[in-house]
Amino acid sequence: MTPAPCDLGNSTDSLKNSIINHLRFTLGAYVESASQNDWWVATCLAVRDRVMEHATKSRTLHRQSGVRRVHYLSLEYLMGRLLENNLRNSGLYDATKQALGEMGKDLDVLLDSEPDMGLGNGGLGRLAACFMDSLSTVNLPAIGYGIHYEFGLFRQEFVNGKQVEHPDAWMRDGSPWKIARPSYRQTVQLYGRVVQKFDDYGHPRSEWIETKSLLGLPWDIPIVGYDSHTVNVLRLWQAQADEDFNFQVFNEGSYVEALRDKAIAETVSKVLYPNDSTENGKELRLVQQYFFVACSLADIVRRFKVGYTLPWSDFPSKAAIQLNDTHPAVAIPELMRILVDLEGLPWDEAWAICQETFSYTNHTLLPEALEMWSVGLFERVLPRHLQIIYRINHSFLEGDVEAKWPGDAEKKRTLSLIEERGGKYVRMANLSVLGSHATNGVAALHTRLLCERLFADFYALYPDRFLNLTNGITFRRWLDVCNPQLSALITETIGDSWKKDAALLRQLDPYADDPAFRAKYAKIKRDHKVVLAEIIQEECGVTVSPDALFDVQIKRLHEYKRQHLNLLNIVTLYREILDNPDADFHPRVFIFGAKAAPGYFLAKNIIHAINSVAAKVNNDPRVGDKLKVVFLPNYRVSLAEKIIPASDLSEQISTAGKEASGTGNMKLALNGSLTIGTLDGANVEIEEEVGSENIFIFGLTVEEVTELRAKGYNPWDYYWANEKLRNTIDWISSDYFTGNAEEFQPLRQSLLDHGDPYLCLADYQPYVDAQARVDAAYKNQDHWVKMAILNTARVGKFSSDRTILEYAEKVWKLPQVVIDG
Ligand code: 7GP
Repeated sequence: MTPAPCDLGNSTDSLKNSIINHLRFTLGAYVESASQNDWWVATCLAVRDRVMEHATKSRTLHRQSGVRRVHYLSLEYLMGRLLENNLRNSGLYDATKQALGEMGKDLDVLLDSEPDMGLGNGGLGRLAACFMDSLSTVNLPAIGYGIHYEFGLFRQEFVNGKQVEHPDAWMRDGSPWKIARPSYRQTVQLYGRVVQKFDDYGHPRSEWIETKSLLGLPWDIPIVGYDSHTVNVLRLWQAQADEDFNFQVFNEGSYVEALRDKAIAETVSKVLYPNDSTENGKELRLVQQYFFVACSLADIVRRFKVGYTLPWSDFPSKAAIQLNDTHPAVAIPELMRILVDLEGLPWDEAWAICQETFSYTNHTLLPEALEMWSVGLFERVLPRHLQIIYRINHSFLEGDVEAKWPGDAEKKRTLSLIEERGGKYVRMANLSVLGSHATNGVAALHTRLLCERLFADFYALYPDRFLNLTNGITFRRWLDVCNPQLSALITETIGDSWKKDAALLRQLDPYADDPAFRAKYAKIKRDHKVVLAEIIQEECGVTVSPDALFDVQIKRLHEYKRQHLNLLNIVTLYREILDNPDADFHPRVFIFGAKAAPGYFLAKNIIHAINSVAAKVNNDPRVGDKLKVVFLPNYRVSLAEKIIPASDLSEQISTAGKEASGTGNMKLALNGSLTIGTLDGANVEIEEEVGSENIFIFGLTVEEVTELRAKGYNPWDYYWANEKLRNTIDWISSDYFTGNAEEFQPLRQSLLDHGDPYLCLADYQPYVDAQARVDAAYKNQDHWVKMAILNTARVGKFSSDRTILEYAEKVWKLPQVVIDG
């Protein structure tokens, strides 16, 4: 007998029933006395039930149709909260709000109680999250693979203005979104040694023996697209001990150290490395990378073998694998190991399969972020993989490199997978380019620099492998969810098709001249500023006026992003206000949000400096409301969702050539925050889209930076030539702000004695001038709102749906598969 299907309808009554059933039967709670958390969990589960139907359907259809799927390998996914996004994407928002309302519960309160899923550091991890949303929305068969970290990115607190880190136990109480899949558990080998064996025909075969093993338990999180029935999954691996696993103790610095207190094997998925440039040389990090890669590849291979008996040469036609930066690059020798050692394929055939399967996205040009593993460490953890890398390298150097540059030892040195100067290291970026059929940068300028600089020789060898795929953001979360008021105004004005085709936002262009539309748009912005002002009051104890200009810099704290350049301008303004109290200056609130890597000393010094200047400025009666500075603690996705709609000005002021793309720049522009920025990363393309009259560009270009460095850059020249700048730096590094003149010497030294590596002093005056242009422009509110509207209308290009469709077409060659309702 077929059981009666449970009621998974989308009506208010069905949802009410589901929520109550989960309260009673899943959580064992009385409706009358259930806690807030119980209500939140029950609501998530009611939504999840409806979503899982589509997840199962999607998986079945993808399998049955035998289409190629993309497997996105990323060490980070910065998902944020899921409930509101899932409700809005699946169209259940209104009915759920009503269902809860009828039971005396406020959906908004529940939404705000959800802990962020912070399994990422910054741009790279948030991009992966936006891509997952878009993959489901545009109906592409996809699986995301990553690590089920027990502790996500640390929670940040300020104590006396200094950053203090606390563990983020995001799933201490479990998470209603994730489902364990024990039947797909995998075993991973590590350490050990390699022996050569011969089969009956005298063919050699490498065997990896005496290894230690770890288990990987997969957890699936369904990914709901907007107005589509495709539900892909994000599969995250949790490390578990396998019998007598015996791990060495490593030295990672106190934050990570403090968390590594439980069963040793389980440390592998315990904590996300809190550094967004890299953690070179850390054994645990290499083990994390291999662990999730090995589990994921085993899973992909399992799926390839189930249901078909296809030859291995068909593998790439079933599976595309995208490497999100070099963190999963060990997948290349791992697939070679599977094909050659386990499946017995000839080397050349295996290599061709690898190259066809993999593609690689580079996210940074910063030299310190280019991953290299010492050969000694690599050999100890992954002895067979090192042998494979050596063999790949040999064939490459003696094959293609020798053919193109016969006898050129220098070319071989730069292209080699092994860095030989100053110790031997495996270069993961070179391995990634060589083992893939496509390498992409994340903005046009970044891709050009990859081809001209970082990978110039690879580009000369394989020009067709390189392409640009400018980043994007999901307009559902970054407009529909975080700014439903603006989303509704847009829909009321041009219909709702923009949610799936962001280019349609251009239809708003003429409304920039419509006073009625402008008034509505301006009111939405102001309402968000009122809300943010309340948050600032609560979090920072500072009263700010929503009529001030909200000037926002939110991103990781990094010298190249130049939060300290922002600070130089703030201190300059402070002095100007004191010198000239009657100057016609529009009141401003400078708003920061940023986490610094726990071991990044100078970044922490900059946070402390900003907080110390804030404390002085905010309490100086001579300044009053003209200038406020606030640093919101614990910047994260859910806080970004509150700051972005309330922002007037978006600070994108990195040294040209350093920010690969940026995605915060896109989110802010979409929400009508005008950019003040350098010609760096995607700012260049934002200017092209919104028009140079609707953005404030300043500072050195990439070419000018190169020229200046070639000439010999000396920050002291700028210091002595510019009295304002000199006074500003001297003031910050005096005892004025903290009572201790030593406090900000590290910052001063980096700007002067250590050569100002990110050229803050060179860009100081142009930046101050650009800020003066902003001040003048803001005084004409009508015109400012018009510019803001044109930003919203013209950034459709930066939808991650567009980016993902380009990946699908140009790199993965994936079909769209529509799942019926
Ligand atoms: C970031 C880049 O810094 C940022 O410009 C870009 O928008 C983002 O990736 C997405 O492409 N990089 C990282 O977050 C990162 O960890 C080191 O890079 C590999």
